[in-house]
Amino acid sequence: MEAKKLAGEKAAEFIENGMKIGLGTGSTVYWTILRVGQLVKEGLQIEAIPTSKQTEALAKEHGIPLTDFSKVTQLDLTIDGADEIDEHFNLIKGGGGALLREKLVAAASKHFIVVADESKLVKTLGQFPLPVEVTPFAWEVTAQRIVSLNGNPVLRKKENQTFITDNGNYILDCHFKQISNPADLHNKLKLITGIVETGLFTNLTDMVVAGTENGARLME
Ligand code: A5P
Repeated sequence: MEAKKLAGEKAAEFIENGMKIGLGTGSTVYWTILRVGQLVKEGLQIEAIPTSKQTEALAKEHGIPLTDFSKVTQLDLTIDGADEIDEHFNLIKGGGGALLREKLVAAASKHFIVVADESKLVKTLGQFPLPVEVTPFAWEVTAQRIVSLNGNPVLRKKENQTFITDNGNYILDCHFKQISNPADLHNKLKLITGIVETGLFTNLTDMVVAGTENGARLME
């Protein structure tokens, strides 16, 4: 927990007065959100777009002013977690199921900082099953198409019920094992009708703040 806390809090140092920011989802960016709440109480003026209902509730609880894409179409900075990060800063995200909003927010940001404990750093993506958001209608057919790409998809459940995303969709956790070309796999998946978005984030990350038990390392 200390590693996540140190990474999450360190990243908040990059937030400047007047910024419009994106707030990610998960147990690492949780610490960023708490720190931002403190800074707002001390006078920092920012507005934030949350990437999930969970983050929206947390941000409100900590007094962070929120905005949305009807008022702001570009953000200065987004801070978010990740499930795996490779040497080229390609990511797997969506362990918490928020990948679609997370990608929309990251793509609308000038800068994107990833916060994670060191265990998330890997040589090649794919040990963590890739979350893919799909429409509930014909999800079985969509899953078969993913099988043909060797993805081994498993419908995500939570407390014995099918997990539903904030957008009303399902998640298929896909076991590819080794993703040697993340951009290529993402493109192939996106051509399948029924796939709304994949948890592969390529070409988005500017900096990784990697937490250890003793500190946080900036990687650019
Ligand atoms: C949410 O859908 C995910 O993309 C999270 O950002 C990711 O799972 C990281 O979460 P933790 O910081 O809790 O590990």
